[in-house]
Amino acid sequence: RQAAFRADVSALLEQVGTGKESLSFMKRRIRRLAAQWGMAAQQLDAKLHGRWRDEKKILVHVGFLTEESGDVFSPKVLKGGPLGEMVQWADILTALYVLGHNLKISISVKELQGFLGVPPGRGSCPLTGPLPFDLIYTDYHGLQQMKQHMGLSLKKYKCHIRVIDTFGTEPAYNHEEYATMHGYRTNWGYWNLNCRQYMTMFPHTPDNSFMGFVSEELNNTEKHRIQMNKVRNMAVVYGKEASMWKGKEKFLQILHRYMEIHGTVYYETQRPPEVPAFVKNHGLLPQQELQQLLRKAKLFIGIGFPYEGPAPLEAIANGCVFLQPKFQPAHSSLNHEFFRGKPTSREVSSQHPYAEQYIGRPHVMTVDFNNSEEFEAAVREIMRTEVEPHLPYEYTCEGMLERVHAYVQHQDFCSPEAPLPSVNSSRTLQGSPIVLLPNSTLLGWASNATAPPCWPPLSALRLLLSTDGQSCVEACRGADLVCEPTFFRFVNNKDALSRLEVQCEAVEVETNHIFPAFSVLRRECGLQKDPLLFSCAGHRPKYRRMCPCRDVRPGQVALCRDCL
Ligand code: U2F
Repeated sequence: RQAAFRADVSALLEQVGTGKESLSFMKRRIRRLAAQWGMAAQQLDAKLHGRWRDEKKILVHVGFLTEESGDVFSPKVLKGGPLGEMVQWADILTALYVLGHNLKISISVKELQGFLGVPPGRGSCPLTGPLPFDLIYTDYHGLQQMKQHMGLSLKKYKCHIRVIDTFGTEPAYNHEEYATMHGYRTNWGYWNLNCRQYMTMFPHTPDNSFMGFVSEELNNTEKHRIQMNKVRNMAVVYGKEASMWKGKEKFLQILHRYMEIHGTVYYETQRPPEVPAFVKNHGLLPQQELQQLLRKAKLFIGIGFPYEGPAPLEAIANGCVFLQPKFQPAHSSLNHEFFRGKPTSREVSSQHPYAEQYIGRPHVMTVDFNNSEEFEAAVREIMRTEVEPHLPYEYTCEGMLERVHAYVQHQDFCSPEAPLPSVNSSRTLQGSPIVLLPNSTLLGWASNATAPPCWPPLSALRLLLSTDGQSCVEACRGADLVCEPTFFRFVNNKDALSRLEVQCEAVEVETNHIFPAFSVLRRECGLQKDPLLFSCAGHRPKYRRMCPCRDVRPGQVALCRDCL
């Protein structure tokens, strides 16, 4: 069946259910943003010119909200606990619903079993019939629950699963045997999925799919009004839980010399002692009231935690400058408690690397908070500069609908991939034009008749050799491109090496997450033996990676130009 866009969210609201504070939060959000989603649907509809879209049967099983996983989030919704995940789930549900798919929502193992058609009760039971869904969106908790209750069927059907995974999972951690043998085993990873099945909150590594969420949009009149009403010396601190404020008094003192400081810190009866007396604390606010506060404020200041949440995007969308601490050295699972055990080695260079790298000045200033002069100079500069409200397209409702539409219609991890010539082939890339960029070699694949069908389309491929120690994430980004893991299999061969003019004295084929690559010391080339280990994120000193990059749709890093 063809999917039809939906404008009215009332049936979705009914489906979400009741009885938990987290569900009420999500429903309030869905209701509040309904009109914005409706408009976005119209815009995408017009853009797609009535193109056929399959209506999919989709199960959304929100594992972290199930009682069986302990549901630690729901009781904290009104107490300053994390809301980012609920923001994202509310938006995923709305996007899938507005796109016109046939949704079932489950937040308990019992509902999960009911929808999947496995007999209720404990223990592992394979499905009796075929999987009654085209797609299942869940999280790591839900995946574990499916493993417990679907038994062997999980293996058979896992290509239909999408895992919502805030911080992302890198290939080295996802590959069970490799992770176990090479020290990448964590509590979460090792599911042997295609890494594109993990869907993240921000575009961390293109090994995963970027799912995202949305922020409120403003029309030109609202933007103008907000800019007129900005209070030049008003700052709001990012941090809804008192513990986030510990030890932050020094730079808040400096800020207080220039600005009136507001906070939205949860408290029960007494003012939390961690929050300095000069801060005007409003208590935890409903999302809508927080937006109002941000509309007046000139500055939104991060104090180091939480990492990579939605609030800075909301602040920037409401015309604030986001001032945040630079992390030197960067935080990661190797050196920081919060990231320890997360299936990624990604280096987090500031509290909000997306804001730093994708938005930047004048909306975002990332400085060393331990350097009082630098900090003070930044505050003064912020007070002087006029900044317009700004929201990256990929965080608008239309942007999210466009991306989710493309994933639902084009991502296919179930069909066997067309066989390729072996890694020894010298035929694969013949006939492709070579484009040279300064400091690197780029190779384009012409969309010729021999190219196998593929999404993203192969016409988007640009091949590039990274610098020593650089990952393909960085190398492609440096050329204003994006690493495209889907293309690794087309460039993992001798022919690509010779087209890149890499002078290998020997070529080995090995299971190693940094391959394909060139060893600078040994002058040897390594090709990848196991496609599950193709990794954009992988890097190692003295190795130059062979990177399949692709072009990018403006404002939508998840998609290539011809990806819609
Ligand atoms: C992030 O989770 P958080 O929930 O801590 O992220 P925030 O950016 O602080 O806020 C999420 C939402 O909370 C709302 C605000 C945001 O949409 O509008 N809010 C509110 O309603 N009232 C208030 O007074 C203040 C904020 C991240 F998203 C998670 O993935 C991480 O697990 C977590 C830890 O790093 O950080």
